[in-house]
Amino acid sequence: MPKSEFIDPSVVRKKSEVRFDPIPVNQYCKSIQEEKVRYSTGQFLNIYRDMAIIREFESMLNLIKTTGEYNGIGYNHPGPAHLSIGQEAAAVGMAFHLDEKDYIFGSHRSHGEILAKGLSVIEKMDDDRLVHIMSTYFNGDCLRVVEKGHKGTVKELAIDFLLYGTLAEIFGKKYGFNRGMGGSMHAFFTPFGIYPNNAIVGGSGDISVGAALYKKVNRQQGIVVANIGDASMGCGPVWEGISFATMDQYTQLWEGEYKGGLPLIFNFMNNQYGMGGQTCGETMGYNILARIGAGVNPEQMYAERVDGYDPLAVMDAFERKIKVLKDKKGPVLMDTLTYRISGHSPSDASSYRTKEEIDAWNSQDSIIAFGSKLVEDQITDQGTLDDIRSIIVERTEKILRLAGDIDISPRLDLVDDPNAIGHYMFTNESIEKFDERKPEVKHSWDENPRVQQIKKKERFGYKDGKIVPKIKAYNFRDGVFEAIFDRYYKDPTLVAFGEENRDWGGAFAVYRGLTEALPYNRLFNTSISEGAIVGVATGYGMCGGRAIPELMYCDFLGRAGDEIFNQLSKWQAMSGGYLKMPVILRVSVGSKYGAQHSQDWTSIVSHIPGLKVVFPATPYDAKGLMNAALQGSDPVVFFESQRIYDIPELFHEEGVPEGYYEIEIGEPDIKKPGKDITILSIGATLYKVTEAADELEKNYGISAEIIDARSLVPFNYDPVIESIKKTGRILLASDACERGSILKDMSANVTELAFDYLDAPPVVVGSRNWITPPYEMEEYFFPQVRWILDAIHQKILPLDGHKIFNDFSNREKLDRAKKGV
Ligand SMILES: Cc1ncc(C[n+]2csc(CCOP(=O)(O)OP(=O)(O)O)c2C)c(N)n1
Ligand SMILES: [Mg+2]
Repeated sequence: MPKSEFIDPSVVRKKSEVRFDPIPVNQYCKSIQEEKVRYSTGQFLNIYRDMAIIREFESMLNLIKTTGEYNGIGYNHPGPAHLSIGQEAAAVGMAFHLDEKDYIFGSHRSHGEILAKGLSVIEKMDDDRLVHIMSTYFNGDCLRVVEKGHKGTVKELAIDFLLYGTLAEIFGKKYGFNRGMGGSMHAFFTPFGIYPNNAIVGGSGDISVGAALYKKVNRQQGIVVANIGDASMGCGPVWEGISFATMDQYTQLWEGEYKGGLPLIFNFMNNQYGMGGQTCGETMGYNILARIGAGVNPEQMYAERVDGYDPLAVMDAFERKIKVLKDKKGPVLMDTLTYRISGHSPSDASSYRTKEEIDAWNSQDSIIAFGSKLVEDQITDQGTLDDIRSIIVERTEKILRLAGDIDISPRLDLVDDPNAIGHYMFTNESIEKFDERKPEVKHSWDENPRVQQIKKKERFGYKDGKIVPKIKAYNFRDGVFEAIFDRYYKDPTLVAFGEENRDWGGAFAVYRGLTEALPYNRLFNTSISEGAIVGVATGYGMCGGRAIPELMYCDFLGRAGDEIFNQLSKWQAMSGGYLKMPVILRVSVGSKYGAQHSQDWTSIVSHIPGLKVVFPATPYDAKGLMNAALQGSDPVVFFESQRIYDIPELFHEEGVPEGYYEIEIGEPDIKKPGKDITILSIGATLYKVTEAADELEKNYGISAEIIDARSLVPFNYDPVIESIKKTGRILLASDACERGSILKDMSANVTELAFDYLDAPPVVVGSRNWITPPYEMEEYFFPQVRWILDAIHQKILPLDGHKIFNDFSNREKLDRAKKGV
């Protein structure tokens, strides 16, 4: 809703019609003779060689999977191998024009794309750089295996390195490209511009947009290619990625050199099947996939179907499309038609297609056809092609021997180091900025209206024994704002985006003041694509930039489920600790808006390995934790409660410092010391337990120690256990529905860790296991002060003359559990 764009009713209400331009389908028809002006003999032969390398590699894996051996070399590979036999021309054609600065993303079926891109990069890269990359990647672990006894050129060594790194990864070996943490479906090697391949169909559909955004915002060279399947066109992340990548604002609102489209090609590797489902005729309705481009934007995404059985046709198309991207007119949609001769996986009996169909495509085999053309047009002779193929067989045998041998290629040693995988879960680095250039801002810090307004505020919530009026008090949202504003002036890569992030000032006014300070390329509104908001940030983060995606309400986490649970959380570990993920996902926990806008879903994200989770409750903690999150290299889900955006700092007596400070993620905080009972709270419930503690003191002479968890993952239990040693009792409270909540997990841990010091069972007071009712009934749903007293009275420490409101007795608990409510 930028004011600069006037929506004129007399224009938009005018009678008119939408017109489409024709979309090219398989238009390429040049002969090798004609292409001799474009490509050298060496290049023609490399195209043939690269296709043959992929074919042999995949055929070897097929034999390993189905017979347990290849040319007499045995190996047992129980894991997946989604082969791309038949798709070689599409992969090699895609990669031919790309170099190390161009990034490709892929799918579960991307071995061929890894090899094609790697071979293309090796061909273009000078020897010194190749040696540097190989000898420094994981301290040269992978290189050491292949360089032993190597006598050929550096490029030949690099080809061995590429094949070995990929195969060792497929076999889950320590010297594989990702320490064996990725495997067949996720293998990648970023120094050659080969970015994560994704076992979630369509997973690359939005992550790749983040990479393209990274290139654009950070003025990096190169383009991005998302290699995804034809069936992924039915997936949310792909549609959302396309929506995000084609927003008008890039051309209409972004300024200066940032104006223009994203450098991205959605390249659909259209093998015409999604497992057994036939996309044309059965599971999709597009008939020709390229048609989709027509509906997306007036440029029709420069969509085109290209014959992916002819490497030259694909190369020709990529050359033209790369030009479109260089002219800042992207993104582009390509429908690269191909066919998977191999099964979906080696166990696939092809029950969904006929032998005639496979034979028909086999009879047009792209490698044989291309080789024949090279011979016919006298580029080479059959003997040379045969030699190329026998060298490839030898090389494949050598690589299989190396990768298959458990002594030469061991797995991560989980016996010697039982926490070996644990080391990869977080990178735990402290990094002020991810680039040295000067951060782009529109005015100096002091000129900012919000900064000036905050300057006038009281940074501690009490003055002369009285609470400072709302309007004059520094509040929770100021704390979040200050940390983010500060980082914008430190880290030039920092971007924030989400719904209503600009102009509106963030849905809950946290970002008020940012619009004035920042150009569009650092702060922008997105399409209503929660999945893509997180997926794009994930892609941006893995490329080396810092991002703050925001989901208005925590309830919308469901919309971004895959991106949070499988992508944001996992790529650091799946890279064997190579990638960093400096992404802070802001989510707010609502209230007043009923069932679909008021749920606390901390338990869901806390359950997922690979995410840090924080939930501050005071302005001091909000600023300190946001600073720590923004200084880190790990993904953090940052919960904020809408209930307390206005709250001043009521605990930290020195007030919220104006300068920079960090609060260590994982450290709970004793908000009030006490000796009779420990109360551990999460988020806004802090204020309810504080009231309850006052009542306990006043009416029953009981002194409660209040601990604010602040972080959920990681979490240091020591202060909680120390407290229990003193009090012998603990109650845990938060706004999350009680069943399966993170507090339930914490209470189980506390029981285990502090059993000897407990005089009563730990009791969790959460919300009822219901939908959140409308505001007027919330007091019967969210934990109330009196509930806390009820629970203490019935389960922990009888309170003289206390009257029960919410029954915490065992009988009631059993009844509710039996009913599932
Ligand atoms: C989200 C998701 N749904 C289903 C699957 C199971 N699955 C794996 S591959 C595949 C078919 C994908 O087809 P396509 O995108 O065309 O790629 P192709 O296998 O043809 O290369 C399916 C359904 C999955 N991995 N991820
Ligand atoms: Mg397919």
